[in-house]
Amino acid sequence: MVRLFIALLLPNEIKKVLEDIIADLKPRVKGVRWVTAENMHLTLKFIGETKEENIGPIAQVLEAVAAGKKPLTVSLDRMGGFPNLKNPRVVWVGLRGIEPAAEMASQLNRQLKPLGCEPEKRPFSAHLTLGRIKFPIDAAPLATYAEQLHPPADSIILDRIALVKSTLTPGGPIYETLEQKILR
Ligand code: 2AM
Repeated sequence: MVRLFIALLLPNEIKKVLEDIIADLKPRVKGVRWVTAENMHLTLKFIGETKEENIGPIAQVLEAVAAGKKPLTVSLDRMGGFPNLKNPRVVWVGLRGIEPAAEMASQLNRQLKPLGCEPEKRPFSAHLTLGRIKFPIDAAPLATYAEQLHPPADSIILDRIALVKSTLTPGGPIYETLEQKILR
């Protein structure tokens, strides 16, 4: 079995902005597993555990959904948390201009269903995960930081969609791109 997801890959400039936010937060907020720059991405569809023989057909769906799609122009939005910033389990930065990504996510849900992938029940919520929290923390400094944070509003072009294999290890997940399509 392999653990898979489909994501839009991020340009280095946006990773740098997110890394700087994480560097600011690290000394203020303890108990968070921060995401490394190489692992940052925008998830469109979490597939989860699936048989290795499904990789080919899933890659074909990725190709079909990517076909004819233009690169996305997005920009960073405010910081938030799942389920909220008071008791966060996931800390993220939101995005503006994600309607085309939501459409891609819903096409992926539809087209992957015949391959046995459960469609996502929750509405698509485009977010860039900065960190994950296993045990409750004192999140007050996080909320204060989030309130005053206004990330740069520059346009960001997302033009790479990828099928990614995730291997969970005690040191954090290791991601490997299995297939990548460039949007033009
Ligand atoms: P995230 O979207 O909050 O970052 C690989 O695990 C990617 O798929 C991560 O980006 C992860 O979380 C996302 N994802 C979405 N649903 C998931 C689930 N049910 N389990 C694990 N990861 C999931």
